Amino acid sequence: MARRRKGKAGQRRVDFRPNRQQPRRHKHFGSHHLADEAVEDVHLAESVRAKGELSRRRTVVERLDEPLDGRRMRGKAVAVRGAYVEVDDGKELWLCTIRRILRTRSIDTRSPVVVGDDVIFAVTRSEGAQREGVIEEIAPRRSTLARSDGRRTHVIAANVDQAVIVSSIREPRIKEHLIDRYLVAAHAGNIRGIVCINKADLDEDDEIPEILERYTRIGYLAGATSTKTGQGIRELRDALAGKVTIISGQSGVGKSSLLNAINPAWNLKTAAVSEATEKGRHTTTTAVWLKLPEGGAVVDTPGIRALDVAMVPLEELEMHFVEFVDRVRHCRFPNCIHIHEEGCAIKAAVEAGEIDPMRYESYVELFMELSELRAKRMGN
Ligand SMILES: Nc1nc2c(ncn2[C@@H]2O[C@H](COP(=O)(O)OP(=O)(O)OP(=O)(O)O)[C@@H](O)[C@H]2O)c(=O)[nH]1
Ligand SMILES: [Mg+2]
Ligand SMILES: [Zn+2]
Repeated sequence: MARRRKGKAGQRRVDFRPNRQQPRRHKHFGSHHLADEAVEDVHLAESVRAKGELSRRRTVVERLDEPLDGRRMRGKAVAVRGAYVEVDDGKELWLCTIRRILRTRSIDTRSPVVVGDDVIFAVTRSEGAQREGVIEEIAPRRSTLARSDGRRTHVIAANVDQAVIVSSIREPRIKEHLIDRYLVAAHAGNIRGIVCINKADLDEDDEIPEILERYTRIGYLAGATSTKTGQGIRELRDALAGKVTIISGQSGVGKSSLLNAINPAWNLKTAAVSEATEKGRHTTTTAVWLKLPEGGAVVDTPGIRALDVAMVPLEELEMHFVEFVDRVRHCRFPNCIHIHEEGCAIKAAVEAGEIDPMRYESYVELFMELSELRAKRMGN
């Protein structure tokens, strides 16, 4: 569903997500006009959603607004380690468990609380070195980065503004369709996607510019980086300032290295990719929330092997391809799926060179996957 809302100041309808807009100009790392976008707050987002749909969630919001007695506190989940969640109350860290009732209500099979969740917890121990509590409420999420294979859904992080999708041109070799999968997942989760191609020092054949152009021409912020030469690091730091950003991508592409380049004080663990397979070693094992000194935060995450987007309904797939959105109404058939129909505006745009063939291929690949999943579900 398109989530549109009115602008704060005027009556002009503005897009909830900046990357749904048609590009006004090319955006490379370091272009500052993107930096003034307002950060959504939960209450604003809640107040414009359909009535009824989220009444339960709204009740939770109200409860989260109530003043708490001394025994209950608010905080943010900054790391999830097995059954324990580290919660930051703004000053101190608390080691929390989770009330069982929250587990039974959860759609996520791993943990009902994910990094970025705003929670209320009951204090169980406030003396000594280790403060402890039990999480009792989870605030409605204004955004999520999730993946799902149709049976299990894993929410990687919640309440982030943007996702830096990191690939490396080599070691491991870039998987171009994976970038599009991420952009779909981010868009579906209400998160702005940013494309980052790392290890630019290994781009011997000068392949990066063409890949970046694919994304900047449809309005995404995209840039090349290298932690070896320092290329793009300042621009990446600028893109993160004041925002909450998740850093995601395959293992070994250099996510933790990039964050260390931005702020050496984080001193995150990194490891060389395997020489034999060119694959990463899954060095980062859990998502962690890192506060930026100048405001905002970044979430470093473990590398993923694949990104399935079964949480996206088949009918909604096309709207997560930003360059399709304004074209689909020109297709001859209203239910056109843009694969084999006559008079398809999307296929015409591909042929005319207006839509990148790689992006179209990604769409077809995802469409096929989602329709196979649906057929399987109906068969059962
Ligand atoms: N040549 C080159 N190597 C890099 C660059 N950035 C990182 N690396 C190397 O890539 C390897 C993997 O880096 P990490 O930062 O551990 O990768 P990661 O994405 O955090 O991996 P996981 O935590 O396993 O998901 C390390 O050996 C880094 O030194 C770069 O810009 N150029
Ligand atoms: Mg890492
Ligand atoms: Zn069509």
